[in-house]
Amino acid sequence: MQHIQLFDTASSTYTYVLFDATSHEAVIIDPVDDQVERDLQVLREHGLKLVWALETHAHADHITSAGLLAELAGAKTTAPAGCGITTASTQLNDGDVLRFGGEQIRALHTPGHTAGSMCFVWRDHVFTGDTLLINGCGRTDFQSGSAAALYHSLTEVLFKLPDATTVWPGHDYLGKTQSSIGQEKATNARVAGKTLAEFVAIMDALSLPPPKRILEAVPANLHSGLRHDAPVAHELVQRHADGYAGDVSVTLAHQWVESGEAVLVDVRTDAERAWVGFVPGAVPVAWKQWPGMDMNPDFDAQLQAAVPEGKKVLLLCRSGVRSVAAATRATEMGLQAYNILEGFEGDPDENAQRNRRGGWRFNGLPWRQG
Ligand SMILES: N[C@@H](CCC(=O)N[C@@H](CS)C(=O)NCC(=O)O)C(=O)O
Ligand SMILES: [Fe+2]
Repeated sequence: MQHIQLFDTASSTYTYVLFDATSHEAVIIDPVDDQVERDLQVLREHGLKLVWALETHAHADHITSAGLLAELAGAKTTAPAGCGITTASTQLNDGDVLRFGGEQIRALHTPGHTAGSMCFVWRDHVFTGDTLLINGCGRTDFQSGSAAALYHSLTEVLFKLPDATTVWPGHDYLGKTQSSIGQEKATNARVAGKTLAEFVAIMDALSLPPPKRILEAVPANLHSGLRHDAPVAHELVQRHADGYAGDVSVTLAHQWVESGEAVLVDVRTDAERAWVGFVPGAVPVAWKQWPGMDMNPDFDAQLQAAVPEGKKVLLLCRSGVRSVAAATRATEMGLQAYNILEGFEGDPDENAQRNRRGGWRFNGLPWRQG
């Protein structure tokens, strides 16, 4: 046997251990913190050396044990580059290959359940995380989810794999364990034979309650599940080598704004803010402006006016490119400037929709109500 399927009943999560039978090098996909003892036992029983702990996405319903497995079993942690899991030792991009012994896993970027979500292909198996579930799929209503992106990932990425590929999902809520691409393509109730518009309508009508542990799980999973009891976890700041003071998770940014120690500055264009949605409490200071995305000639003066003496400044944009440039400029101006990781992720349409549904949510976490 070269792969083992394990189940966490509390969250209905499947964890997978794959290994190379010759070298005994192993990887674990989506490990759950409450099951770390069980997983270490499985590794011991099979005489395995864990080389990688992989995430399919930043989970909202349980906490990963990836960080613990790095400490306890010497695994290297790896996560999709678009998930903001800054503590992972390797950030995976579409098509990246991970090797363990003579085996290899290929990463497929499959946005939809979350913007960064990935599936992993190993031989004629695919580990689909929450992108494709058996006769279902991951929800798309939080954490940068997008039904349109998920439809594309399902129909144009996963369903292009050979029909005989075995599907191993990230969860099953009905006790099913595996499926195949051919089976899901033909019978999956949400996507088989559906147009994009029909699929989006189905996803929009789901109205599922939020996962019970979302507020605890997402911040923990953004740093590989390593929880710290200190109220302000400095681990959430990743020092930047040069240019500006650091990269900050949404959670820490939120804490700093709430405590008044930092000012939040939104460097998106005026047009983006109007179309995509405003972030309550953020001061608008565009880095560039339409038309032509020219530099805002008044950026320095507007920023200086926005940040009182002695306060930190947090820079936010859509995806984290302009906010890095703006944080670098702010540092040159003598400010203590931080970049918010991932920015205001997602495409304008979906954010606008999410905003219309009421209650602004920023990267899946509740932001201050305006
Ligand atoms: N009831 C579960 C949450 C279940 C849930 O929302 N699961 C997510 C995966 S993280 C999902 O995408 N579910 C799809 C579905 O239920 O159709 C909990 O409270 O933890
Ligand atoms: Fe999920």
